[in-house]
Amino acid sequence: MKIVVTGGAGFIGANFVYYELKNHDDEIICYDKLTYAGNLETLKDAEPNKNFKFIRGDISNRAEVYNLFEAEKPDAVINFAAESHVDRSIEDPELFLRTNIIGTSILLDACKKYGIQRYHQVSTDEVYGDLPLDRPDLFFTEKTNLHTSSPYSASKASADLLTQAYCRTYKIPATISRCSNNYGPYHFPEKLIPLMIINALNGKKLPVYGTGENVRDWLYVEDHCAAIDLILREGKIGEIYNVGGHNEKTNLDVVKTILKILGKSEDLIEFVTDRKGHDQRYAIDPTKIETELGWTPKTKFDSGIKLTVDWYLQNKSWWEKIISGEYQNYYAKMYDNR
Ligand code: NAD
Ligand code: TDX
Repeated sequence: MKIVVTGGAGFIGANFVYYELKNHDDEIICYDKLTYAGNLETLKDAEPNKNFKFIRGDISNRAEVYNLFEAEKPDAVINFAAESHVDRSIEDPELFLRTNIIGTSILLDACKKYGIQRYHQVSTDEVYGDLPLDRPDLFFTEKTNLHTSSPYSASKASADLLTQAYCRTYKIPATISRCSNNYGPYHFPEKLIPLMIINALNGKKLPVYGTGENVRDWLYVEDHCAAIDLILREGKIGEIYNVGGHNEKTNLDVVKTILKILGKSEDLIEFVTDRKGHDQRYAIDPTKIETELGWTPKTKFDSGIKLTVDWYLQNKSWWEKIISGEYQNYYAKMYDNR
C-alpha cells in the first residue's frame, strides 16, 4: 500500500510515520508544508528507509495537492496536517480555517478526482466541546453532539463534517478518529507538557492557566498511532472512532508530576490569566474502538510521562534549536505580562 501522511513532520504525524515503517512494509509519503510546527529534523531517522519519501507541500494549495496525487497515485491518505494550537487560534483564527477546513476539502476533492482506497481524518475530542468538572460520570461518545469552543475546535469540527459529507455524497471511503490529548516524543514546546518540562529544566516559571483545575485525558502518542493504524486496516468506512485511555488529570497534577520527576520545586509554578473560553474537562469513552477493533492503550500515564521527560532530557538539541528561534517572540507575546 502507498500511504500519504499529511502533516507527517509534526508531533503525531512523525510518530505515525515511525510506527508504520516499524510495523508494516508499506510505502510512506510524508506531505508537509513545514510550518513553524513541522521539522525535518524529526524525520531524520526515517530518511534512509527505502519505503519513506518526503514531499514539501500545502494541503490548502489545490495545484500542489493534485500534483501529489497525479505523481504518486496513493492508495490511502491519513490527514494529520493542521494548525493545532488552541491559543494561536484564539489570537488569529484565519489560518486555522484555511488549513483545517479548506485544506481538508481540497484533499477530499483530490480523493474524488483521482480515486482512493481510504481517506482517514485525524480529528480531536475538542469537537465535542467540554464537560463540567462536577460530573465525572459524563464522557464523550461518538454520538455526543458537536459543540465547539475555540476557533481551532470549530475548524476541526468543520473538517469532520466535510469528511462525512464527501463520504455520503461522493462515496469517498472515509473514516474519522477523535482522540484525546497526546503526549510523548517530538511534541512541539508550545503545548502544556513539553512547555513545562523545558521551562523547569531552564529554571523558568511554569505558567498554569487559571486555577489549574481543568482536566485533560492524556494518551501516549504511540497508542494513538496504533489506533489510527488499526482503523486504516480494519475500521469500517463511514465510521467515527473515539480514541482515549481513561487517563484524566488536572493540569496542576500534570505539572506537579513533571516537577517531581525532575526533582524541581513547586515554587516554579505561577498561576496566570486563564485561556479565553477555556474548556473545563475532556473525557473520551473509547468503548467502540475497544469492542469493535480490539484496541487498548499500552502505556499508562505514570510510565508514559517518565518516558517523555526522559526523551526531552536525552534530546536537548532538538528542542533547543526550536526555542532559540521564532519561538522566543511567540513566548514573549503569549506569556510576558500575562
Ligand atoms: P503539530 O502542530 O505538531 O503538527 C502539524 C503538522 O502539520 C506540522 O508538521 C505542519 O508543518 C503541518 N502542516 C500545517 N499546515 C499544513 C498545511 N497547510 N499543509 C501541509 N502541512 C501542514 O500537530 P499535532 O499535535 O501533531 O496534531 C496532528 C493532528 O492531530 C492534527 O490534525 C490535530 O488536530 C490532531 N490531534 C492532535 C492532538 C494532540 O494532542 N496533539 C489530539 C487529537 C488530535
Ligand atoms: O502554558 C500553558 N499553560 C496551561 O495551563 C499551556 C500551553 C496550556 N495550559 C493548559 C490549557 C489546557 O487546559 O493546559 C491544558 C493543555 O493545553 P494544550 O497543551 O494547549 O492542549 P489543549 O488545548 O488541551 O489541546 C490539545 O489537545 C487536543 C492539542 O493542542 C490539540 O491539537 C488537540 O486537538
